[in-house]
Order: sequence, then structure tokens, then C-alpha cells
Amino acid sequence: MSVRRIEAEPSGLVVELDHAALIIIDMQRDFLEPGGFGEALGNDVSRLKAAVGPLQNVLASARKSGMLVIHTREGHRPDLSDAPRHKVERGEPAMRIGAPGPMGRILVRGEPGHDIIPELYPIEGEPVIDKPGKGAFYQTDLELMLKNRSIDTLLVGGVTTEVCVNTTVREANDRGFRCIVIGDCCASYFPEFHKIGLAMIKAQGGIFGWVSSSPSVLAALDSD
Ligand code: TIU
Repeated sequence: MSVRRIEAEPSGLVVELDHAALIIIDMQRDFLEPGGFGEALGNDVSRLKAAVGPLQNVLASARKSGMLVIHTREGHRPDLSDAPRHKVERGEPAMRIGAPGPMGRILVRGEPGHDIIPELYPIEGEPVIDKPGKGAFYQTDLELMLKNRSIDTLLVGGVTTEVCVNTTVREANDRGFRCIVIGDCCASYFPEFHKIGLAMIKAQGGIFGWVSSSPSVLAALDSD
């Protein structure tokens, strides 16, 4: 059993690597590249690039350590039967979920824009969770997968900090998982929301979880 100490706020943590997983949230072209869902919502997608390099480093290190790696993608069936009407009907009609864009239909499963960016593309053996909502536990088999592998601690990165990362961490915390959010591996279209999104997680003694950084996680994973 490999046990490591990870520096984090509000306190450092001891983690058994066999019972930990890296969860990478929604690093999809639809959120990070022009012409996708993120831009359709009026956002400057270039802001999310900051998380890519740190996540590449943590992903490489997690793979090397043999840790379970799980990727998630937000998106809907082509017939949109799993998309709530009020989610679809938001925004400019030509740029809504299901509308055609330069990367295929916006936020629809199987379209190029729905897929994970090449820099962080899953490799064989890494489960990909397709989720219809912001949280990775809602209407997915993520919890079952984690329980089957006796995972109790999640290292979390991805986009966006205050939306899908925060929602997933809150869902995980209520289900008894200990979440360590890797701050520089997350990003938001709004720098202030990124900062506050992380602050909300670690406030009150770690009300939803802990916040660490990629250098701290790499130091822990790479120490043998
Ligand atoms: N809009 C926004 O900030 N995020 C999302 O819609 N989904 C995720 O965070 N993945």
C-alpha cells in the first residue's frame, strides 16, 4: 500500500494511492475551443487554457503511479431526450445545445466538439463518464465505479471551477468521498469565480473538500 502526504488547504492530507482516483472534469473541445458550447454562452474560451499544462503533468504522474484515472464529458444524446427543455432553450437559437457549429452539433455526444482535447485524451483502461448534467454523479455510474474499486479520495481538476467542478465536488462530498481539488488544474471563464470557487470548497475547515496545487500533488505522487 502506497501512502503519500499531500500539501493542501485547509490542512495537509495522508492519501492511500490505492484508494484514490484522479477525476478530470469536462476537458472537452466544446468548452476549450472556439465554436463550441462555452463560446455559444458568450465566454472567452482562451481563459480555460491555463489548466491544460498543469493537468497534463498531473495526468502523466497519476498514470505512472498506477492511480485510477477517470474522465468526464458533459453532453446529450443526439435526439436531446436527456436534455432538460429549460437547458436547451437558453441562449441564442442558432447557438443552442444541438445546433450545428464548426465542431459539429453543440454539446451532443459523438460530435467532434463533445470529445476531450487531444492534450488530455484518455488512454485504454481509463473510464469516460458521459454526464447529462453539471455534476458527474447525477444520472451516471460514477459512484458505482468508485465503490467497486474501493476509492475514497478524489483528486479533481477540470473545467469550469465554479460550475462542473464545484457541482461534482459537492455531490462527491455528500456521498462520503474526500475531494482534493487541484487549484491550478481548474479554470473558469471568470477569474473571480475561479478564485471564489476554490475558496468556497476549503472554507470552514474544508466544508466541501481540500484545495491543493499541481506542484504539491506532483511532489506527493513522484516521491517514492
Ligand atoms: N458554463 C460553464 O461554466 N460550465 C458548464 O456549462 N459546464 C462545465 O462546467 N463543464
